[in-house]
Amino acid sequence: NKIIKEIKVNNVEIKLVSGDITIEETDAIVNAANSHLQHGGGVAGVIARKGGSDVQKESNEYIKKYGKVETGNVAVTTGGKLKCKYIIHAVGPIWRGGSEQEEKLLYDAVINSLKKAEELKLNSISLPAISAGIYGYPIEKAVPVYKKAVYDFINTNPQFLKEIRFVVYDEEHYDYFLKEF
Ligand code: AR6
Repeated sequence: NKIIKEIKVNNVEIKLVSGDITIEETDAIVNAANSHLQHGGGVAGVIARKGGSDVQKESNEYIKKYGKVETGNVAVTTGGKLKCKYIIHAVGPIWRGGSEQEEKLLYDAVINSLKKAEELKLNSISLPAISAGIYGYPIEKAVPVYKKAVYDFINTNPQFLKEIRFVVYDEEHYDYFLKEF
């Protein structure tokens, strides 16, 4: 994957990368999941296929044990056959016009992914544009929320997480990321 922009904030590197999140070599990748962790379409479908059957199997075991993942929260599985150690499955909100707490829920999905990575003592993480596909969150509204969550997280002075990568898949999204970061 190709780095399109790199910035450093308080010793944490934020990188904008173009390409496919399933070939990232970071300690964790974030999946844009649904509450039932049924990875059918979108980036989730690609992650589940390339990760092999363990990814969906571990997701099913998680749901059986803890119940569904509320919007804004995360669940963790191994990376299966992917290069990452972990997949952090983050549930973003479905866009319903903006008055259903979508902004807070998207913020939570991102910051909770980063907090989980720090809790697992990971050094690097890659995130996709959570909610900005099938869930319909407008990209121009989503990117400022991603940014605020990342900066707020960095302000908690993480000890482990030093590299945060956004993997931008849609070419039409590049400009929004470049402008915001
Ligand atoms: N690498 C990085 N980003 C990707 C990739 C990839 N290989 N493929 C797609 N994207 P979406 P959501 C981008 O729809 O909106 C699933 O069915 C894509 O272009 O995957 O949060 C889940 O199971 C878009 O910008 O996630 C849920 O039911 C971004 O990833 C639901 O979709 C997110 O799009 C979640 O919808």
